[in-house]
Amino acid sequence: MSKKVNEQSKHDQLDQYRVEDEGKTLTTNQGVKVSEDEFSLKAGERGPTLMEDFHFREKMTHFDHERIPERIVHARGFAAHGEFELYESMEKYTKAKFLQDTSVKTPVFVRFSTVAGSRGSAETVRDARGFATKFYTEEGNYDLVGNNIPVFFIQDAIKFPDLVHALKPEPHNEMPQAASAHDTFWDFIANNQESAHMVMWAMSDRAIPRSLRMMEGFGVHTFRFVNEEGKAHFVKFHWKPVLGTHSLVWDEAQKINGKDPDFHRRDLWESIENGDYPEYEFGVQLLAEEDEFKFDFDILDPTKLWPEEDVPVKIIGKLTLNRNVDNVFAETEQVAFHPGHVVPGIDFSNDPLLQGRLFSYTDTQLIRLGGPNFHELPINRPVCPFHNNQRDGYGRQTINKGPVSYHKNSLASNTPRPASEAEGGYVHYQEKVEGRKVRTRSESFKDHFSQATLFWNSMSKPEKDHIKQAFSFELGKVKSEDVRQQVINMFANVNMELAEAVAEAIGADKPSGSGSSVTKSSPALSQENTVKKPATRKVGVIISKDFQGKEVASILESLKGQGMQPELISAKLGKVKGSGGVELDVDHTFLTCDSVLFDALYVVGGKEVDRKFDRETTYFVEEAYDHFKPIGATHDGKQWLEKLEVSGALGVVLTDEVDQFVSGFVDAVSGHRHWEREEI
Ligand code: HDE
Repeated sequence: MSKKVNEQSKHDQLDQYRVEDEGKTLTTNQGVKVSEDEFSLKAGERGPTLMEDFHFREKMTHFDHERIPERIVHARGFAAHGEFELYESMEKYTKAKFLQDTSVKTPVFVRFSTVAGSRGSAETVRDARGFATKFYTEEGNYDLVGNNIPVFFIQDAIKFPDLVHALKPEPHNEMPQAASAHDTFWDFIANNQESAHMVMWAMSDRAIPRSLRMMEGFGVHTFRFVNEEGKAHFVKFHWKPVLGTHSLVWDEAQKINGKDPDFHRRDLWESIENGDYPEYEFGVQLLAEEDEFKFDFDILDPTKLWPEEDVPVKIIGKLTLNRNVDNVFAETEQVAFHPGHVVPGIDFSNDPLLQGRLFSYTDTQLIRLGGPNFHELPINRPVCPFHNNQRDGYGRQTINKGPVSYHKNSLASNTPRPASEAEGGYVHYQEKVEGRKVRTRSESFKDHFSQATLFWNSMSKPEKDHIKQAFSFELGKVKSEDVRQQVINMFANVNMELAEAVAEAIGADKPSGSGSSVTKSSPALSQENTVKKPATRKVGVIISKDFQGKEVASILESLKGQGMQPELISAKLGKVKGSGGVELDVDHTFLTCDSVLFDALYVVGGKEVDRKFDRETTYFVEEAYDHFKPIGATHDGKQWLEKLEVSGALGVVLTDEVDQFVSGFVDAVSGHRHWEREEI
């Protein structure tokens, strides 16, 4: 057995490949020093460039080949390194070593992504998010390739190309980018009704996360844990963000896409650079094999979740992201995930979506990464040794010595030799399978609506309103009246109030039918019940000359003490002077930032305020208010809120008393958004 890995092991391994170019002499790729990098070699000052200019040819050829195909889905992604620690041994359920030994910290690499958009698309689009984790364990790489939504659109992998064709920009005009609000997507939905449950999630606030640090992750499929005795349990995987699950407002999300298309990666990058490491607890839902048929849904159906109230999520560990990549292409772009990268103790189920994924992921890397040796790329290498008889292919790096590259052999004493199960050899779970070869769908997969209704029933009033608004937006962009009506009729099966409200908003006919009779709900699905904290929240502080120096400085210090990040906004950069000799650095001007880039506003103002400052501040305050954000104001700043006649509304804190302001504002920021305003 290989020696135990530690959280440093991947870092140390990558170190062999890291190159520091700064301060070095310029050379060609052959190592020849280059004397001139400004001018190509020419026959005469005004003459043609010469073929013998090997430096020019090499530089240009390499540049011409810099791009690789982007991922067919999940093209836009951002990643970070981190570690996984185990709270409690799972020995009873799985023999996976990294889930047994609580003293081991396993290095991980996590890539988050949007699904539909191309590599250069904006990040706060309405979409599912990928949450793919590579655990570099002592027994090999384990990839948990999940999403931030616990169910999927389709039940069988054979439909994936159809789903993605319908979702991606329409082929005749390549529009719209990174959006599901178009005819082909909704035509697919209406004609493939197994999608109902995931569509409910995709139309909910879950699809517009505030931060990659504030969203859940799910393995989606049912997997198996297998223990030393060979006993199996079904398992579903969960990531629970320590900061809670929080979302943007749709209008805000769309504006952020223009103001900062890198919003989510910037947030992740900066948090790690600041030492505010993103953390997610790891949870498992476990189910004994004998309980497989205990539910009113099929546990192999990836359009179904296991309600947490029925099968509790057991928290067993924590993921911490603590190191940014050195090079996005080498690491984030070249990382290759695969749900089939498992280690002993983790096995598959017969979920037909999972089974199909087991084919697709290697296949896609062959074209994307240009051949079968992508496992040798530094980011993909396991931290334990690997030996086999695979040879050659594009970009092969290892130099396998000796004449033997086959099994069985006598010349190398039949090595590399297979490991027995006791030695850690992977042995597939011996599930008994029996059946005829049929192209069909199990009857047990045919209820497409009950859990979609369960999700709806579990939402708070504001969350329900947002779902209605999301459907109204998306269908409002669909040109075919027929498709719109089909969707309305489909979602009448989920909930009549929802279908009627959307029909009204988009001018469709009232749906026929009687709605759903499902009354069950699952409180765990509502973001209203999530963790609420002020930590890492960005506060835009609008400030001008001659502000109340001492008081404001003390408030800003207290907010920082609560983990918040106040950033000063003023008419121009440089220092802003307050009373009592207090001077503060301005971080942004009205030109370089926008209210949508902050979680909350603190309006300080000052004595010297011109018309432009007044207009800009009014705009910030109005917009933050419309996006339900906490707004605080002290001293001269109060006038903007008083002018807007919004004081007294929830999440608005107005007082000059320092301690009272700080405690009121911290509470308001912890609340994330103040939906009660919608009712006013
Ligand atoms: Fe993927 N998916 N997928 N997927 N998926 C890819 O692999 C595929 C599905 C997920 O950051 C591709 O390397 C099929 C479910 C993530 O690199 C591709 C089916 C879930 C990522 C592929 C699914 C996912 C991918 C494209 C249906 C959540 C990004 C590039 C049978 C559990 C990983 C690549 C990264 C990427 C195929 C459905 C998650 C084409 C055929 C369900 C997070 O192989």
